[in-house]
Amino acid sequence: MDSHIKSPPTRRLSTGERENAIDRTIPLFPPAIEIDEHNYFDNNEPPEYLEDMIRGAQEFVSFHKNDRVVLVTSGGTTVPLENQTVRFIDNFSAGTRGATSAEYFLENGYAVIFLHRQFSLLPYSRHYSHSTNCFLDFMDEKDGKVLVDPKYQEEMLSVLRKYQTAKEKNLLLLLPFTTINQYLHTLRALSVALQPLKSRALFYLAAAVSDFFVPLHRIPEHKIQSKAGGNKLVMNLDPVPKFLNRLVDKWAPGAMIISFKLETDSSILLSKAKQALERYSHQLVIGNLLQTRKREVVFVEPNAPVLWIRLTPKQEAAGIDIESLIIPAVLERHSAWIRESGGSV
Ligand code: PAZ
Repeated sequence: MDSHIKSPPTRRLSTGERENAIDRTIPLFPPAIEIDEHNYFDNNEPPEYLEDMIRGAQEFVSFHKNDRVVLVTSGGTTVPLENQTVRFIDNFSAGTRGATSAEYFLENGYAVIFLHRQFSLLPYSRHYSHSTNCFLDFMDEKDGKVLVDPKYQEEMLSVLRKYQTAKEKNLLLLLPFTTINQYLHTLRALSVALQPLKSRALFYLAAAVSDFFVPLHRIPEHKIQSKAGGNKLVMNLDPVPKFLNRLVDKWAPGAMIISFKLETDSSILLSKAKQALERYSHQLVIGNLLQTRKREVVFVEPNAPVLWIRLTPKQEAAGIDIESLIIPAVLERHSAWIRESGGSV
């Protein structure tokens, strides 16, 4: 769908070479094992709302017990630096990939659990968000009444109808997170809630998840104070355990799992995506570059050549979403996964 106002291009803040920034000879942080899972979840408390949220998710899953259900994760997680949080480390993601993909999943007959960063873009309302497409710009006034500007009627009606159908048919469950800890607890609990669906459950992990965090026992309670004399703030962050293999093997056995890999350096995208597939043994990694993520992605999967999915310049100019090409390709693979798992498509 065509955007009313275009987003600014991605900014580059530095011209540094990657060799200067990251030492790639350091071995990768290993995937989490059972003890890492206990350590993390026993020592970093679940959010207070988790039980209620999961009850809602269980009801949604049981309502859709004969359907395909996709869990879409979307937007960036934060890393709080204080318990009563004033400052946190954030991530660039606005949730465009997740919100747009969710719409195409809905159009293709899926029920969608949308685990998203609070206040990031949502399916359907993303077309008229507060920042790029302010909804007020689509309005007009006539005889003291607020109306949709005639030139946007058709487009808005189409979005509205899809939104209302999703609501009426109970096809979309919106679940928010903010911090990395909330995200991890919710993801684990949701995975268990989705288990009854077996191969009909699909995980589409498009959220940009922090790699480093401050463990609960090291987070100061109050706002970090600046000291006289201009002391530096030195942060000591732990690596976030790599739970994808726990998800694949323990939390969601039987489900189809798709992860995303984001890079900024095109020369390492494919090798990093392949590495992720080998490490976690799931079904598909979708690679994308920060700079070109809205016009091309690459599918990396076991026993198959890599597949680039690209918008043509004409499609791009027409405002076609790349997700309208990604989701049918995902759907095909999910159907094959259900068949191979002995389920009926
Ligand atoms: O939110 P957005 O549409 O601007 O960006 C989407 C994305 C690049 C965060 C997503 O496609 C992605 O690659 N997620 C995984 C990021 C990662 O490697 O952790």
